[in-house]
Amino acid sequence: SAIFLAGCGGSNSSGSGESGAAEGNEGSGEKRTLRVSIGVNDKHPEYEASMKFKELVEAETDDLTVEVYHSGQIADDRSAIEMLQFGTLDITIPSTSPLVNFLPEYGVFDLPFTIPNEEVADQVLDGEFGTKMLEMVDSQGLVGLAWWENGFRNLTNDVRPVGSMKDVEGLKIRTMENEIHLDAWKALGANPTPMAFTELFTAMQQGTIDGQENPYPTILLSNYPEVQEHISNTNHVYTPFIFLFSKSIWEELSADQQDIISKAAVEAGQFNRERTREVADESLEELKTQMTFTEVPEEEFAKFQEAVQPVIEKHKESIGADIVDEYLSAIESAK
Ligand code: TK8
Repeated sequence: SAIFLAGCGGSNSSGSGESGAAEGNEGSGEKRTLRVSIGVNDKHPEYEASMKFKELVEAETDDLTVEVYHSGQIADDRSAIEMLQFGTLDITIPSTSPLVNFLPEYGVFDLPFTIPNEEVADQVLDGEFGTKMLEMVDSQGLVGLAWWENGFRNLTNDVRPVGSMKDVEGLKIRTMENEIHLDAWKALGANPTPMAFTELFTAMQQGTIDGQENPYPTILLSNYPEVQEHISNTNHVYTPFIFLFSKSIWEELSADQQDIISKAAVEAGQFNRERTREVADESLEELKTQMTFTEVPEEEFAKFQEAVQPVIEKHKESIGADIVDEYLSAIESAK
């Protein structure tokens, strides 16, 4: 990827790089290419929404061109965040979970079984709590511009149907690179292992892991039914996508350009939520024809929830008790 960067760096900073925010006037005349990196492929609703973002930005100004790179071609989620910090990449739209390695407070979104449905998610993210969380990334050399949707995560595996906790026992589950997910799956009796998304398909294909968890569109559109037989509606966690911009690059932009980008990120995010929800329903229907689908009974959910309670207690400290309370009460008042 070093070679890739060397090849692309130039296109990102044509012109002097000295104009921009300092002058703050309309159209500094400097042309820029904004590169967006996402982990999922070009069939995914996140890609569609990224193309929507491109369309919206390019319709507003001739100064900015947007290039969307899918399938982790530029970097996996965690490395992409680091590239934003270094100013070698403009935009990435990862799950919040890898951000916890930089900002422990983001662990709130990893607490299992806390957000009950999309409507509550929207209210929490679009309200005071979500705004505060977006602002928080500033300390990490990032600008948080919008919440997009990945969706509720569901378990797949290639060993047995999962309808209860005892079915989870001993399954080798890939998790995102995040301690809370690891602890939650341990508490549920699984044998979890963290891994970048870009390595996941091969790991399933080679059988080094038994299963993984992701929203329905990702499961279907990444062709997981080719390597996984069983799927359950565990809906165990809602980890949003966050639209991140490199702070050092942001500061080189004119106020006008910043405004165009912010608005487009939010509008494309709205489109993303709508599309993701449609695609999630369609994907589940399709997955039911390609895999064995198991509906988790209500009473089993209660057991899952009980089992992960100590994980929430344990991580309350590392996340920050205050922020956990704020998150949980934002959910309560949204319900
Ligand atoms: C895409 C990721 C991904 C996530 C994961 O870059 O790693 O499982 O859900 O889809 O953010």
